[in-house]
Amino acid sequence: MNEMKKLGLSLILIGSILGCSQRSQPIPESASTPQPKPATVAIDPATAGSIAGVVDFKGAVPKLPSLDMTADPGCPQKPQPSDTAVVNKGKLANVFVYVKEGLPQGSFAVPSDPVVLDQKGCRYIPHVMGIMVGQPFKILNTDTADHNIHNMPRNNPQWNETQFPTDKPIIKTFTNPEMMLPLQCNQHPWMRAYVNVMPNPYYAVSGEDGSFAINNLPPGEYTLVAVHEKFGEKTMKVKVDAKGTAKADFVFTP
Ligand SMILES: [Cu+2]
Repeated sequence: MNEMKKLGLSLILIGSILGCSQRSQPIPESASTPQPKPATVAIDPATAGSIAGVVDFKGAVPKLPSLDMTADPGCPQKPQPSDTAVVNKGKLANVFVYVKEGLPQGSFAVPSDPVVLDQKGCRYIPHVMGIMVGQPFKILNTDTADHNIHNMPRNNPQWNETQFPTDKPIIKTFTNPEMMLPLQCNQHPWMRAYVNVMPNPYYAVSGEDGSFAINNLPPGEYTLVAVHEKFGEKTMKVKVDAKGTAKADFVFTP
């Protein structure tokens, strides 16, 4: 009976079919009751500013074992680099940077454009991403391999769905904010991505050159956080002036 209740809750929450029976973690019981929606925050383009910076990596880059995908003929048959610590010329990619404190009270407009996750070369592209609560999450399989995408949430409904190469995109949404929510593939244990589900649009992911930018911020003082799956978390206070760009460079170490 309890299982049925959980299943019903899951169906209501995600509004779609639970695609697969392999559910290794329980769905959280504590679905919060809907609250009245707070007023949408209006950003004045005449004063909005930005935060921009670069994430450096200082020290020896850990040598991570390459990924052996040869068990599946639909995957690359040569060793592939790990995506856990991507450092190029001292710059660290895949750092999720977000405004943790200082934003105006209220809700923020949710983009109708989806965040797209591709399964390509038997890895997730991108490896780290942000998405707003309620924003469509579009999952593609552009490989010739079968994939099985499985989220591992602490604060959102769980799903676990097979996607064959010819299948149409899977569309999901997330109902609650959650940092570094892992995605994994039941077919390919090396596949891993992290989704950051945000209540606002003030986040970015450092690129291959370590750079990131967060735009359209009202002037103010903010607490900025940078988080990496292996190298931890850094916090910084920044002040954004009207029409200004606050500099925020981070340094991570092994
Ligand atoms: Cu896979």
